[in-house]
Amino acid sequence: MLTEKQIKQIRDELDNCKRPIFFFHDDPDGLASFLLFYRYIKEGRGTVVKARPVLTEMFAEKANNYEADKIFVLDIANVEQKFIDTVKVPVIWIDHHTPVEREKVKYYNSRLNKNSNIPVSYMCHQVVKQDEWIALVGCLGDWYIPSFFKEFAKKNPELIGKAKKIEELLFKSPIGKLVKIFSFNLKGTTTDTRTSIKILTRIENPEEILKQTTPKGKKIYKKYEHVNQAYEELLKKALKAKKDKIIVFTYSEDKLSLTKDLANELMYQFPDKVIVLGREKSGEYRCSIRSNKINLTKAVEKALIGVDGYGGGHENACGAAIKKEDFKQFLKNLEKEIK
Ligand SMILES: [Mn+2]
Repeated sequence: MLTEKQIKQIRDELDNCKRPIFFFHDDPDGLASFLLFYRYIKEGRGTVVKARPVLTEMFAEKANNYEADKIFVLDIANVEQKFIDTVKVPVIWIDHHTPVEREKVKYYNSRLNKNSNIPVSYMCHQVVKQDEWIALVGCLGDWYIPSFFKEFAKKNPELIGKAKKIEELLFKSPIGKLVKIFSFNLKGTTTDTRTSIKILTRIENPEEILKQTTPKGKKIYKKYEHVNQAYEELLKKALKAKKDKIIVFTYSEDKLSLTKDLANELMYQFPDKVIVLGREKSGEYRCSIRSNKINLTKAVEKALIGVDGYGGGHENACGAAIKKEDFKQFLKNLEKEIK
């Protein structure tokens, strides 16, 4: 959570810019964070950072070309110092991944405030105090129930139903469907994604999407349905994977990365297992790893020793990319860590 002082600082930054650029993570938390800020100031440009969540020098060029007067970085684990040094304007970075040290950046990481892991969309909502439903979608996307949930559920029973636990909310309620809708609208080509994001900045209420009451809402829903078709097919296959202590499922799909979403849903179906979901791309497996039971940060770090690959993340959710020929070894190592 942000302190009152931090909230004020960030709001001042938002209130005092005309051409901000927002870089955000390509997941519901990242998207919600951007939407909350953008819908508050109604200025600037949003850029989703796909693949590796790292802001490299390449992105600095984007900011400079746009002639941004301020840069907001939302829910992105790593910003290279080179990026900060190359842009000529203030950088405000709000995150909740493992804290890092950088110079010349206004850095807000919830883990530095009493070491808590709070979704970035929650913090952004603290700043703008509007669009609660968007903040809730972002938080749920990171498996987090925010403090305003009860109040929200009272005011919006049609979005929540009887769901209470995070898994029920995600997979059995309309608000959970919105998490998928946000996520699936980030898939596919850059042009498609950009269109979806633009529409989402203008959606007035969740019914517009869920009940398709406007052309805008319909468009967002259509995109969701399209991706969901591929998703349901994969899910069917994944549910047939062998149920050892680790459930491993790999697939190759060129255009869509559904790994994170599938991994989350498998974890809901098999809460006692460790889930390794891998998508084959360019000679490596890009994996999402999930567990309710063990601390994955350490286990994954150790399993990567002697393996050509990289990875990291949160206690219950990690990402990793491992060269195809080393994948078996990685799984063996991981099994040892789980015992
Ligand atoms: Mn996040």
